[in-house]
Amino acid sequence: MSDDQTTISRAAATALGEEVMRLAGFAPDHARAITASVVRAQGDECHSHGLYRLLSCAELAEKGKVDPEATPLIDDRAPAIVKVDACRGVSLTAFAAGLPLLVEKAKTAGLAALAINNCYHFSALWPEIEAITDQGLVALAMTVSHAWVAPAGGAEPVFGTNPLAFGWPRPGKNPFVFDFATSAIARGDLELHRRSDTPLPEGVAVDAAGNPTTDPLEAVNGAMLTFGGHKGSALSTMIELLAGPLIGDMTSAQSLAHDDGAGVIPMHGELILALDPASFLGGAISADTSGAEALLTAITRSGARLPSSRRYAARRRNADRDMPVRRAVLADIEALAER
Ligand code: NDP
Ligand code: PYC
Repeated sequence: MSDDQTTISRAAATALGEEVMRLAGFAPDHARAITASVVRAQGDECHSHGLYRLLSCAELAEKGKVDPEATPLIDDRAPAIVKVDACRGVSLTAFAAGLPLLVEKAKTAGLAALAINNCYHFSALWPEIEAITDQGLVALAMTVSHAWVAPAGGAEPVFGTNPLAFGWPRPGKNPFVFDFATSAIARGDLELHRRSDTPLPEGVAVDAAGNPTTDPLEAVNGAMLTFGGHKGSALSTMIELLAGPLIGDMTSAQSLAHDDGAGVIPMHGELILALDPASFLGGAISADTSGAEALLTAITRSGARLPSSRRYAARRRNADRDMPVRRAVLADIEALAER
């Protein structure tokens, strides 16, 4: 463990997180949902969406943008569509409210969509994906954020960091999951570089004049880049359209305009799809009978690793021991508890 890291138990992190969120003004269900999400991410060593996010959630509540007591409204819109209005609360409570109906609809219709509107979204998508694969369903999730990312070939920020996540259930095993920003680096990682004053990797951002930069502050004043050039750019455009206008919500540019200089976590929509292998294949057939296991085994046999294998290894490692966390991040959270 490096000098800038310490450890914290899951129980202590949960107690601290819930207290800090309560002090920030969040109702108990919101405080619990936010804390559970960041503690889980920390346990999987996903630092950009782990305990550090308690700081941005506290700021969100302090700036009066979020409704810290919002009750999500469920709208059973169509046979395969459930919409949940988060009513300016965090996405996590809206997801929890919509999940049972999403699962029921996917198992009845074969596939179904959950559209969440008006939510503040700060979290990783894989916990939502895993909640769906736990039900034996295939899952896809996407969301916009704030317009920080320039399209490939362009200079002005247009897209959000727009994560895309996919999950495939594997009976008796961890699901196959990938979950990534369509920007070359997540904003959370950029912010962690800014906090620790360390350079960004090459090729993830440009400065205000459009020149490549590894300086996190120059990147904030310039633009982040998409991953994979024009391919990431097209995927990011798709996410803007599907998780924005299709579900009657904001694009990343509209979300940034709505933020109006507050600089807080973005408010917008999220689209989540669930597909039922049993419905596609007929009868109670599990997802591993279709060559899926052979495919995934071939990937690892080739010498590659599966996405999420690092995360699952961290989960196993940290299950019975204290989780690693950056000292400076923990100190800033503890300071919030002492105010
Ligand atoms: P990473 O680039 O760290 O990882 C992306 C995915 O690729 C993960 O599933 C990861 O698995 C996998 N992966 C990484 N390296 C390899 C490899 N060598 N071989 C195979 N698979 C690999 O993710 P990002 O930094 O882009 O995103 C981090 C998080 O940020 C995500 O959880 C995302 O949801 C979240 N996010 C949230 C946003 C929001 O608006 N709410 C916006 C943007 C991002 P593993 O984890 O095991 O390394
Ligand atoms: O890391 O890009 C990010 C992000 C944006 C909103 C929440 N996380």
